[in-house]
Amino acid sequence: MRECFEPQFEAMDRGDLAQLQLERLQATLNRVARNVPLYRRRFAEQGIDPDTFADLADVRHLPFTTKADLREAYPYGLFAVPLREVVRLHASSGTSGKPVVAGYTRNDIKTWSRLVARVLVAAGAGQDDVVQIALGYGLFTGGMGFHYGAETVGAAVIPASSGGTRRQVAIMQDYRTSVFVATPSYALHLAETLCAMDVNVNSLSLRYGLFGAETWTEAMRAAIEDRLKLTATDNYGLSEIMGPGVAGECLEQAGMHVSEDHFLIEIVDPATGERLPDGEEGELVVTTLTKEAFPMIRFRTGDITRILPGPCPCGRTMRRIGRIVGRTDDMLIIRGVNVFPSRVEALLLEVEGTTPNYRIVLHRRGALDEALLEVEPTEALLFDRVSEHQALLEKLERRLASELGVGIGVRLVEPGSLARGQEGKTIRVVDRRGL
Ligand code: DLL
Repeated sequence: MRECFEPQFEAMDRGDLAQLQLERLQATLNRVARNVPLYRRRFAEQGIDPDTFADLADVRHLPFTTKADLREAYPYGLFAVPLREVVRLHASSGTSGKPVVAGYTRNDIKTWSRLVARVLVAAGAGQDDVVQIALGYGLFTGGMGFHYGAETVGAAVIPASSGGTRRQVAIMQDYRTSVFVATPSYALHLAETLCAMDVNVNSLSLRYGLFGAETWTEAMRAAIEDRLKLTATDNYGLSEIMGPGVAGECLEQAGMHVSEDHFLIEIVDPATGERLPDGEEGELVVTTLTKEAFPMIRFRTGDITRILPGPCPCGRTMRRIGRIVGRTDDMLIIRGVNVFPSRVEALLLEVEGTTPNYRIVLHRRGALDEALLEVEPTEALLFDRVSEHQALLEKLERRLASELGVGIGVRLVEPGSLARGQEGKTIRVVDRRGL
């Protein structure tokens, strides 16, 4: 078996795990029923008695917790302990409305550190490593979360925080960084800076990279591994549940192991909330099993993924989730088919000649939805012959139809012509169906 930080849990017998999950769930239900008015009220309304809860399968009868519940409870309404016992606060910015404030007790911080240590060790890090954390330190959980985890592993930690790319490169060279932690897009940006600074990547000491906090693709992984000469793993987490350390890939690079002794996971149909079988794609729902300050019952993460079937060759028994392919709040329904703009984006990254600058324009012709993908080609393609443009369009339309399951027309538009919204981001969807 590959190295584990806590093999007694990470590779535990699934039967023992189910028993542990049930005991921890009972304790959590009791704690929230006692201390959190929202849960007390919902349990009473639905006739749920934490004292008689005896079967893990009954989780599906528990009420969901949504982002709206968290906003309403801003800032501390869902805490299950008095502030006196809270030793840390983080918050997620959120794109709309109020942020979500997450509180941690001293025990929560200890647990969090251990769970991040698990993903670090799974991704190749150890005591002898120099870990450079290029994630924001602050209210964002990324920087501090990985920092405590890396210290728990016993590595030498560089709290580089985000930004200042040339300084990051200098640190990486001088301190001989062997493990790099960042978002995947920042890793690519750093790779470009290395190139611009004429740094020979082979002269660096990089071995492993842990990336996450945003969607990325296998194509991006290949590009990062190739340009930074390291082994890159995917890492998932969210402030509402804890931060990084909820799930992470091992060196098999085949999906992210969820620390199921601390989190109960389900996949549900985002439209109906019904539980879906393993392997099917849907919304990830998480129940925390050990959190003290900010426990969550069946939190609707909004993240779309699936539970991967079968055991992992690494020896861990904790089940894995696949890549996060999108979020329920950016899901479009085109002729009844669920389409995630992020999936379109992933496809564009894979097809040569296109850029990820695109927008999807929706119309209604009669009763039927019509979708058109407008995409900016690369500068190089602009100078190619018309026949090559045509070939690219046909290729894109074929791949969109086969991968999304619905036909979408494609049109190339002038580079730089697509409207930019805030922060220079392209506006992804223009829905004219209601007009
Ligand atoms: O992004 C925690 C984190 C930090 C995870 C560093 C991994 C590494 P939030 O800011 O609350 O927390 O954002 C959580 O980011 O619901 C997903 O939509 C997205 N996300 C996180 N990890 C991944 C990933 C942190 N590996 C939200 N792939 C989540 C795709 C991810 N999306």
